[in-house]
Amino acid sequence: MHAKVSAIARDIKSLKIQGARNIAKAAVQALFFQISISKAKSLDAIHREALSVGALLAKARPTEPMARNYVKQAIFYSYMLIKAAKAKSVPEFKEMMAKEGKTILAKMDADKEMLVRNGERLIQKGAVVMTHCHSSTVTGILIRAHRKKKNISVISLETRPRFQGRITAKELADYGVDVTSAVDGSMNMLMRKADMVLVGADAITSRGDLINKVGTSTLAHIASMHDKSFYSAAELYKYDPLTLFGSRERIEERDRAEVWPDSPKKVKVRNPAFDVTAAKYITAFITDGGVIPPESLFTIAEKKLKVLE
Ligand code: RUB
Repeated sequence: MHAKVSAIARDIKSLKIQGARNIAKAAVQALFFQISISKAKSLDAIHREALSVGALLAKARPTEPMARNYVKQAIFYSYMLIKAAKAKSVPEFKEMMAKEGKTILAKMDADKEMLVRNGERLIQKGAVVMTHCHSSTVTGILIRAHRKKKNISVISLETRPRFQGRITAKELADYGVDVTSAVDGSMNMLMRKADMVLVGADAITSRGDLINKVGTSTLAHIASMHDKSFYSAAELYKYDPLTLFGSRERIEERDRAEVWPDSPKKVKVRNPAFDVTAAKYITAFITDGGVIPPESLFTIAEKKLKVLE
């Protein structure tokens, strides 16, 4: 494997590349790069190489179905090129895969653009929006609402232990959005000031449950107690098709040192990266296919992902 590809896998693991969409994009780019520079001499060998590199990238973080779905799509295309004898030589295969790589990446951007448009329409003039962690789709919506002169304000929760909420606060401030950074524990107190909650998504299950940064489920419960709308911005590719067959999304547990460096050995430390928010707390998912209630998400996502079956 090329050193650039292993460096990307490392950057995904260490959170240098964070957020489901950025992870999926980096994984797809790395996979197609590896194919383009492969020294494999046969079609079978280059397909096997794509398979093993794709698996490594897709598993760099365990709770990322978007990366898995896109890698699977690329591998399926590679298999199809060979089995249907569409590519007859390695150079021909590389050329066709490079084209497919461009198509996938362009589609990813088009989906995000669609989602951001759908989300922006939902935001009322003067709205106070509470958010958690850093989601590139959420900031995309908020920046677009700001550009449309909606005069919004944002409360961005810090998001311990890695403080991705500060990335959100800084990004929004750089675009001129009125933003307040607040400690996670203030979410109940500050909810009174918010009109709605908007978070990202790492995974969505067949039941319409959301898996996102740890703390999201607490935020959803508090939003419900205050009778505030709770939205998750999520591309349909974040749906995990395996959950339909009883598979449970694995929740990544990260290093204890992220929570408490040099903690006393006798103290147990937990560091789950994500948690599960039940569908009943979610007003709707803002997706590239529209604003969808959790109970309908699965039908629409299955249609979009049918290419993977
Ligand atoms: C990031 C996180 C984000 C989602 C969605 O967690 O939970 O809300 O990944 O992001 P981490 P996006 O920092 O641990 O990766 O909308 O950019 O896909």
